[in-house]
Amino acid sequence: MATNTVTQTVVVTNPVTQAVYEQVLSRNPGEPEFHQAVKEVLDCLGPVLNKHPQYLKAKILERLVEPERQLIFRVPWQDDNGEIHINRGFRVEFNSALGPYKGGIRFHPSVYLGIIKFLGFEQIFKNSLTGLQMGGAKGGTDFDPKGKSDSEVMRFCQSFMTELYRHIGPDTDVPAGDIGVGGREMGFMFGQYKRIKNAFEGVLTGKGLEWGGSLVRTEATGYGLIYIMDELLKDNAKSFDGLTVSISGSGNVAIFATQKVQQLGGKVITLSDSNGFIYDPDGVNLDTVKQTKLVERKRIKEYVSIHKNARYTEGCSGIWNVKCDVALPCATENELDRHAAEALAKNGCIAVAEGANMPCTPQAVDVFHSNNMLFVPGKAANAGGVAVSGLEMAQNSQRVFWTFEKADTELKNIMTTIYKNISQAAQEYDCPGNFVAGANIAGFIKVANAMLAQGLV
Ligand code: NDP
Ligand code: 2IT
Repeated sequence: MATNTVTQTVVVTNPVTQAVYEQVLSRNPGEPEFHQAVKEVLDCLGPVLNKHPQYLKAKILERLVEPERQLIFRVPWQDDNGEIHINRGFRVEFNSALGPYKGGIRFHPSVYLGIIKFLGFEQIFKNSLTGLQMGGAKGGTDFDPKGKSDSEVMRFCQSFMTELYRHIGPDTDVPAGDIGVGGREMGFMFGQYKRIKNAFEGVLTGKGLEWGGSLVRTEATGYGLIYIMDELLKDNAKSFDGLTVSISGSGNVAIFATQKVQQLGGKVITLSDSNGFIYDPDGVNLDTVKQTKLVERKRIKEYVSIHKNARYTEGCSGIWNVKCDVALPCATENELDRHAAEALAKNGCIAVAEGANMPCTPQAVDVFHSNNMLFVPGKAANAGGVAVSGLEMAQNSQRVFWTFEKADTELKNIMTTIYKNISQAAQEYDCPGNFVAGANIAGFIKVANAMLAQGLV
C-alpha cells in the first residue's frame, strides 16, 4: 500500500493521557529525555483508549510509566596508575509483561537516570514489536571508555558486574550492548558473571561466537534498519539502488547500516562521530572506517587523510545539510532537530529512519510529517538488534547455533512483520502512513493486554 499523505501526529489533548503526562513530569523532575519519550507514546494513545476503556480502569498507563524496579549502584575501579575512580551504575527494569527484562547497557559520560529511563521505556514497545518474549529494560554508567586502556576497561567491567550480577539472569534480565559497549566489554562482563555465579548461561546477548553468541547479532541493528527501510521504499515503488544516503555516527549501527545500503546498490556519503562528520562524494569506503573506528579506535577525521576527495567538518549538526535521498541518524538522541529536518526537506530527502534511539526531536518529526516525508521511528526501525538478541536467547536455551543465513532470514522476516504491523495499526487508528502512531499503538496494545491478563502487579 503506497502512502502518499501522512496524517500528522495524533491528539495531545486527551485529558487522561495529559493527566498521566503531568504526573510523570512532577514525579520525575529533571529528566527531559524520559519526559520526551513518554509524551511521544501518550500522544498516540487517545484513540486506543477510546476503543479499549478497560485499559483506563486498570490504570495501565499509570503503571506503564512507573518502572518495576530501578537500581543505582556504586562502581569503584582503579586506573593503570593505581588511582581510584568512582562511577555510577544503573539498571532500570521497566516492564516484564512480555518476558524477561531485556535491553542494552550504555557506557557514556552523559548517562544519568533520566537517559536510562528514556531508553528503558522505549525498549518496552520496541521489544513488543519484535513479537518475541522480552520485557523492557536498560542499563548503563557515566564511565567514559574513550582513552582508557583495555586493562582499565576490564577492571571497570568487572566492578560493574560485581554488583549487577545479583539482579540479572537468563530468565530474569538479559543485558546487551549499546553506546560504548561492544564485543570487548561483553566479554569482560560475561567472564566476571560466570566467575561469580559459577554458571555458563545466556545472561547477556551480543556474546562472542565461540562462547554463546549468535551470528548476525553484530550486524543486526544496522541490517534491520535497512531491511525495514527497503520494505517501505518498495511500498512506495522505490528501492535503495542508486539512492544517496546520509548516515550519522560511525559505531556499530552506522557501520552495518552502511554495509547493507552498499550491498543494495545505494551510496552512503556521510558518517560522523561526536567531534565532526565526513562527506565522501565517491561513497564511503567501509574498510577504512572499520579499520579506523573498530580496530584502531581512532576518530572519524582520520578518514580524510586516506581518501583525498572526502572532506571533514568539525561539529556534527551540519551533516544534515548535505543533500541526500535518505537520512539515517545512527549516533545518539536528539541529534537531528527542526532546522536539520527543514534542511533535509528542502534538499529533497524522501525518507528518514532512526537507527539510534530518539535521534530526531519531536519538532523534526513534525517537519517530516508536514512535508509528507516517509519516517520510521527508532522503536520500529532499530528493533533488529534486540530481535537478534532474542534469537540469541532462543539459541542459548536450546544449546544450538544457527547459520548466518538462518539468523539473517529470521531478522528479515521480523523487520517485514514489524513494518506490516505498524502500517496496519496506523491504518486502523485513522492515521495511515504515520508510523510513529502505528509503532506506539501496535507496541502498546500487546503490553497492555498482557498486563491486564496478569492482574494488578
Ligand atoms: P557505538 O558506541 O558503537 O557508536 C556510537 C556512535 O555515535 C559513535 O560514532 C559515537 O561517536 C556517536 N555518538 C555517541 N554519542 C554521541 C553524541 N553525544 N554526539 C554525537 N555523536 C555521538 O553505539 P551504537 O552504534 O551501538 O549505538 C548508536 C545508537 O543506536 C544509540 O542511540 C543506541 O542506543 C542505538 N541502538 C543501538 C543498538 C545496538 O544493537 N548497538 C540497537 C538499537 C539502537 P564517538 O565515538 O565520538 O562517541
Ligand atoms: O537499544 C537497543 O535496542 C539495544 N541497545 C539493543 C538491546 C538488546 O538487548 O539487544
